[in-house]
Amino acid sequence: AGLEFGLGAPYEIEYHDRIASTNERARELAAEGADGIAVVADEQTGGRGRLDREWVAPSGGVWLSLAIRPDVPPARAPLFTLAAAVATADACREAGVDAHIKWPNDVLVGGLGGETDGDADGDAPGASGGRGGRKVAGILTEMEGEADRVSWLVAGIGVNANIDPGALPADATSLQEVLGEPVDRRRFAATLLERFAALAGTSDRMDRILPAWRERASTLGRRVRVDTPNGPVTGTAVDVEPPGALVIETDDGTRRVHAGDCEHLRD
Ligand code: BT5
Repeated sequence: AGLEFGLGAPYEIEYHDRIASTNERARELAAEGADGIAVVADEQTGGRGRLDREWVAPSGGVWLSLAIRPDVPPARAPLFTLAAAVATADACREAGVDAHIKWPNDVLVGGLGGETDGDADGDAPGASGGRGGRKVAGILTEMEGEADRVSWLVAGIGVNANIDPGALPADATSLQEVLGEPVDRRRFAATLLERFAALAGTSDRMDRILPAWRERASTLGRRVRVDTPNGPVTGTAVDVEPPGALVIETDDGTRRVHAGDCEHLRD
C-alpha cells in the first residue's frame, strides 16, 4: 500500500504497519533493481543498528529505508550517510525540534552537544539532568559496490517520532517527548525525503553535503574520543573531509577516522 505524501517527495513509498526491518526489505528491493523506493514502517520487530546492534523500533516511529542506485563510485558512498543525517536534522527542525548531528550519523537533541557525563554517578550517558544530548535518530547505510560504481545503496533512517520515552533506551528521546505533542509523521517523512533528494538526488549536487553537514554538526571544535576498529582516537575534532572522515588533532598529530563510535568529551 502506498502512502499519500502529497508534498512532492520524489520517491515511491512502500508502507508497512509492521515489518522485521525496513532495511532488509529495502535491500531486497534494491537488489531486484529498485531505484528510489522508500520502505516506511510504523513498527519494526527486528530493527538493526550498526555492527548488528539492536534498534528499538516500537509503533509510532518513522522507520524508513531508501533504496537507490546512485551513479557514483563506492568511495563516495559515506556521503549518503551524511546527507541522511542532514535531512533528518532538518526535518526535526522543521517539526520544531532543535536537532544537531554527532559524527557520523547520530541526530541528537538538547545538551551542549552530546557530551558523555563522565561522572561516576551511574547516570546513563546523556541521561536527563546531565549535560549530554539525547539520541532522537540514527542512520544505517548499507551498500553493494562494484569496482567503479555503487550497484545499490540503502539509507536506513530511524526516528523516534511519537514514542513514549519509557519504551526507549535511557539516553534516547522522542520528538513527541521534546514537543509535548505528536508530530505529523507523513509530513516529517516527506520533508526528510525532499531534503535528501535536494542534497543527494543527483551526483552534481553532492558537493553541498559536507558544507550542510558541517553547519548542523555539534562534533566539530569539541574534544572527542572515537572508538575505531583500530582502537580509540582522542583529541579535538576539527573537520570532516570527503567522503566523511573525521579529522582529529591528537597529541601525536592529525588523525583521520573513517568509522567508529564517537563520544563528545567535556572540554
Ligand atoms: C544506529 O546504529 O544509530 C542506526 C539505526 C538505524 C535504524 C534504522 S530504522 C530503519 C532502518 N531499519 C533498520 O533495521 N535499521 C534502520 P548505532 O549507531 O549502532 O546505534 C545503535 C545503538 O543505539 C543501540 O546499541 C542502542 O544503544 C541505541 N538505540 C537502540 N534503539 C534506539 C532508539 N530507538 N533510539 C535511540 N537509541 C537507540
